[in-house]
Amino acid sequence: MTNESQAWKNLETHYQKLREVHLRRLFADDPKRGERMTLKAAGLFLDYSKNRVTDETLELLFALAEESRLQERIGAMFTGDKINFTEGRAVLHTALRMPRGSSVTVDGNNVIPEVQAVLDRMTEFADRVRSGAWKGHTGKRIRNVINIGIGGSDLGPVMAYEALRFYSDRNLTFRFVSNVDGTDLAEAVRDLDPAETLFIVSSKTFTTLETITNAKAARAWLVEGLGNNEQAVARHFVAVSTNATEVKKFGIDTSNMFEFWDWVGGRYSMCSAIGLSTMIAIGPDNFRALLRGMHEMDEHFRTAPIARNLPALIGLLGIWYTSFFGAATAAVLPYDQYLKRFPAYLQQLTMESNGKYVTRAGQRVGYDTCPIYWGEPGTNGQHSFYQLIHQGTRLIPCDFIAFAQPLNPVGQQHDLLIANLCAQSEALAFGKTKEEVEAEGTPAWLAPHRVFDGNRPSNTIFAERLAPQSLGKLVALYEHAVFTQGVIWNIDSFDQWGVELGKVLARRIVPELSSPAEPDLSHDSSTNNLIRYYRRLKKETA
Ligand code: G6Q
Repeated sequence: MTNESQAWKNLETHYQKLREVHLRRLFADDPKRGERMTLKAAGLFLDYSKNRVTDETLELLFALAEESRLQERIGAMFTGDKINFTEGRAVLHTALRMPRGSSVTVDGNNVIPEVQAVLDRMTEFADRVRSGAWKGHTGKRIRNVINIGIGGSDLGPVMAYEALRFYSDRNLTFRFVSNVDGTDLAEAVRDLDPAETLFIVSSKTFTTLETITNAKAARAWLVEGLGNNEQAVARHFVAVSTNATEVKKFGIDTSNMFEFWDWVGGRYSMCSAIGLSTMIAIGPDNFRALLRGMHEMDEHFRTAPIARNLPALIGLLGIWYTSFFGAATAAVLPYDQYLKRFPAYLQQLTMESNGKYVTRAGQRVGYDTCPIYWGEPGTNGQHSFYQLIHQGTRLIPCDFIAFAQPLNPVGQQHDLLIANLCAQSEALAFGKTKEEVEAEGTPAWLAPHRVFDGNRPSNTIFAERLAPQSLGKLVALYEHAVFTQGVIWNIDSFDQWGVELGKVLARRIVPELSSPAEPDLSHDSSTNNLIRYYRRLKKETA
């Protein structure tokens, strides 16, 4: 067990010493701390000096990584070992971004040529849509692209589209439909001409209830809008999936299917064919740049010693707060409007991967695993929930993310934005003492309210500018930080039995809600009552 290892015990003892030490003292003791505790790798700069750590803490965390055989496990992932052992699968999203000519074998087969062949097909298709060569059923060019998918088949594409919108073809409209709530599709198509609309049905399994339901409704909308002609489907629907049989059954020509493989986890799939909408939006060259960025971070993670390894360091700092300080949540605060969906994307990546209470050996963990991730872009969050980060009763480690160059320079606004970021991390770390508050002439009764304890940790990540390549690096950075944590917590970061559960539960209740005859219910009394109440209310209000 991880928490029985010597390294873990040393960290527990060390925590008792360090928990009362203030960042003010750590900075005062080492005037160069802010310069020393930084790391630049693959073009990303990390300032980790405002963390509640000393050199000793870091050494102990590195020892923990070593005892957990992190480096060996990294090697196992990259070489295609079946590290997702509960599903008997390799975990090879890194192979999706390897250069042509590389080699990675799964079950004796080099997968890189297949990966590159799919990328080439995506490129050809994206070029045809972007140039107008791909025509809809009535001969009109495509102007709207709608990705239908959910979870990993949605969050990556939406996040990447929003993040890279600056680079997108503005003559095309992109929308993303995920929720089985009919409103999602209705609002997405209400102002669109079916003759100019292309649907990408993205589903690894092609059996996911939400996606297939939405895809069927989209097909009905299209067919009806184009003179009830089923033939129209072929020019307006393409699929991204691992399941050719189901794609064919749905009525999509498999020559319009873009394949990926069971060794790509849903939440790790934005760099696979699931990224087709991204490629159409930003163009194949930009998509390749995104992959290059990811690969650069992959190589850094694979080869750098743990002490100079950016994802490992971020992962270990997260462990320090979660498992030792007991921090229940972590905030991700991008100071870039284009990254507004990045926290939502990270929520799935982190929590679906490491939201587990069973170790690889099948025992219950004896420590806290994944915290709750949340966040909003700065500066908006400052006017709402930052209050709690500054003066609330909980410790919330923060990741600030920013870029040196704005994509839309407007006057001094970028400096204003970054000034806010620097001010926040400074205030969180150092706070404001009673003496400082009183020296400002604040009356004694008011002073306690205006005191800030500080000692609230944060990382700051800077990159040059938001671009496909830098986004790729950021995404891979967090993917590997999550991997690092999964190794240390000794859990399978790549299965998602909680999600699978949801996929079967609702199916059972659907007929109970819609059957004309009163159904025989055998749930618990609350669920039975909710079903009856809903049926009655539906009838009364129809
Ligand atoms: C991701 C999860 C999950 C999955 C969705 C959609 O890692 O497995 O979020 O992506 O449930 O699944 P399909 O792509 O099979 O429709």
